[in-house]
Amino acid sequence: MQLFSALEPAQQTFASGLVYLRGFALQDEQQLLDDLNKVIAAAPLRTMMTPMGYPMSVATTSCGALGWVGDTTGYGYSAVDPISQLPWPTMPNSFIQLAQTAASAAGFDDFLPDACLINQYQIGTKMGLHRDKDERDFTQPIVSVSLGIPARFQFGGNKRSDKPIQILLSHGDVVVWGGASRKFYHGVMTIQANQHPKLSKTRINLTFRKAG
Ligand code: MD6
Ligand code: FE
Repeated sequence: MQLFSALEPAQQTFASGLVYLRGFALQDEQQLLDDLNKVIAAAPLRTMMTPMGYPMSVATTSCGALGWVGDTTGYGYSAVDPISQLPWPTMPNSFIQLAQTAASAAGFDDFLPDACLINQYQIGTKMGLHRDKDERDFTQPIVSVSLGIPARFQFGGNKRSDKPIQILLSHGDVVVWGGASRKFYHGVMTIQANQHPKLSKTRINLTFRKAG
């Protein structure tokens, strides 16, 4: 049996362009959490509407030039926060650094994220299988940072019927998906009861994208 330290990033490629970086976000953890709290104070977490008119179970906010928004007209990106009507908070340097170094480690140099979506999951919430297709440039990868209590992430293929693999994502883990995996179906299984010393009974996910 092989033992790993949580602070020693281990890398695993699950499919072409789909790279898991264990603990990659722990290198500058406290700065990341401090900056996260500042962003959430400036643009509070809120539940967006699905196109069917139901509130999403996951609470959401954004930082960067573009923020991810959803309402009954559909999903997309907006330069202003629909609640405050102000631009989203600037993307903190710690966020940009993390997104770029993770993308590089996964083989994607020159990643220029302009959108960081912040999702907060409570115990019992989930995100159904979907593909990310509201961005313009599919040569740019997506970088996903997991914080707080763990989640089982599902990764399928280009068809909804492709049988997904599951990846357990814990505090500090990063997943990059790009290239041949960029439009793979993915989702988050129902979050199980748990507790994290810094984020209590929640999971926070940061998703970095080049959206515009
Ligand atoms: C996650 N989020 O929160 C994964 N995709 O772990 C997503 O896959 C996602 O929250 C497209 C749009 C919004 C999202
Ligand atoms: Fe997604």
